[in-house]
Amino acid sequence: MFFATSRAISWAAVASGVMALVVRTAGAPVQAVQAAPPAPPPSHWLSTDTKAHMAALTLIAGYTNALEGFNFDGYGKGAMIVSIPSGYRVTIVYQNRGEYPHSVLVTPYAKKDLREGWPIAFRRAVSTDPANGAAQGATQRFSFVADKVGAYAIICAVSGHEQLGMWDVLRVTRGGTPTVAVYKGRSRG
Ligand SMILES: [Cu+2]
Repeated sequence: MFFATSRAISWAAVASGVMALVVRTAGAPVQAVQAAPPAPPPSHWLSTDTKAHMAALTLIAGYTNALEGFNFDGYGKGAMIVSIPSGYRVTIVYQNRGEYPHSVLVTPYAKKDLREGWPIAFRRAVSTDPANGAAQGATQRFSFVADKVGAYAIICAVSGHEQLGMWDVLRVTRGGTPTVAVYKGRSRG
């Protein structure tokens, strides 16, 4: 199996998990439409193959109403912290469930508050056409090697969205294992 660890899930599971969420939303009772979906554990968004040094991170733009929808997986303003050991290949599975176009771009943490022209921290660490983004319903995949230890931000590069809070944190660590952590109580709707 491609992902061999007990915590890991396969690509098919990543895809079917996304589908299951969509189906569950579509089938929800009317009175539940306004409510935020229950928060899955942060580990839900990451699958890891430690032997192959690969990690897959699912980022759903507009997953909840937090920050008026300007969030990834329900989190923004740095509330979600993804840690990846240096040298891992990271695949981002990006889906836009929001009302507006969104994108994903990894930039050095210190550059996150630029208004435009964010440097891309790692080769190909960006979704297609980041300034214009992808429309509601779109799914994109891209991957990069996190080859430099440091602090980075995962931002939406559509104009103005980062300022509205549409950014989270990527830490590239010396060793360790991939993890996702969340500051509880922050940036959920
Ligand atoms: Cu956006």
